[in-house]
Amino acid sequence: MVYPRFFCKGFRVLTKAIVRPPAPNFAEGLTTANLGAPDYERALAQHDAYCQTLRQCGLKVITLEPDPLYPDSTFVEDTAVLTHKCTVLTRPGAESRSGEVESMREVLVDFFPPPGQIQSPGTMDGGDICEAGNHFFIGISERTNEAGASQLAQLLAPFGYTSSFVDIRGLSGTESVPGALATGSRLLHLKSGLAFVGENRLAVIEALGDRPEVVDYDLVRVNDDETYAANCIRVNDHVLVASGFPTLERNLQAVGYQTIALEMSEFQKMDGGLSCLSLRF
Ligand code: CIR
Repeated sequence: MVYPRFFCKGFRVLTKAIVRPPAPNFAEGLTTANLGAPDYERALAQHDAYCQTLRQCGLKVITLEPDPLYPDSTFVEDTAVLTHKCTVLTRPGAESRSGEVESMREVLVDFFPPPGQIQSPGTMDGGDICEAGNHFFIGISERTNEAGASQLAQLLAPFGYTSSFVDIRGLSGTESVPGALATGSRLLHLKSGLAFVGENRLAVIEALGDRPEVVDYDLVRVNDDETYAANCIRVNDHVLVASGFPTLERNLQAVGYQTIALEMSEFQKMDGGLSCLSLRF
């Protein structure tokens, strides 16, 4: 099969990433994880390793200043949806994060035409948006409402993108496993439980694996005791996975992926995963 130039077997070639290192008050951000306070120095080191890995995968990393006004602002993914045809600024579902979008608008001006924007009463976090080739899975969650999801679908449609909604409200990653993204409780975002890794393939947690929305995809199932690892990211020829979750890593390797494992403990304590730490394009 011949794939269009922009895609490597269903996944578009990435050249850049925008990141923002955590600010010293990172621990004041939102979290439902019951894993203790993050260690700031360790978080910085893990963030630095993440950036180095993106560079290793061929990306130019654009590093923004840490922003102590917004303790969650290291999770840049939640502020925008970037495709190679259009961009959309979000309207975060958590009030404390709403101001993060404006500073991202100023950054994106250098790279993209004027973006679309989710409007009130719509709310949307980028963590709920999973791009899968020409299709977008849009999570309906505590952060992304139906109005926000519908607005995004309408903004994407003129560019040839289709969308489907995946309602994750009330969905648990797992009931009792320490280290799950939303430890023992609800999934925060769709991508807390679902990742497109190219080649028509999704990594998916058990709670989503039998949903009709994913039936047309090849699935790499993520065991209940490795739920946190479902938030993995395809970056050109590699899939980045959180370290400490050997079964998923092995299963990805078994279907042909080169994986790179990264320490994410300090971000996990703040409900964050690998995808949240960058906007990749
Ligand atoms: C929050 O609750 O908004 C942050 N502490 C974590 C955001 C993680 N972002 C993501 O999964 N895309």
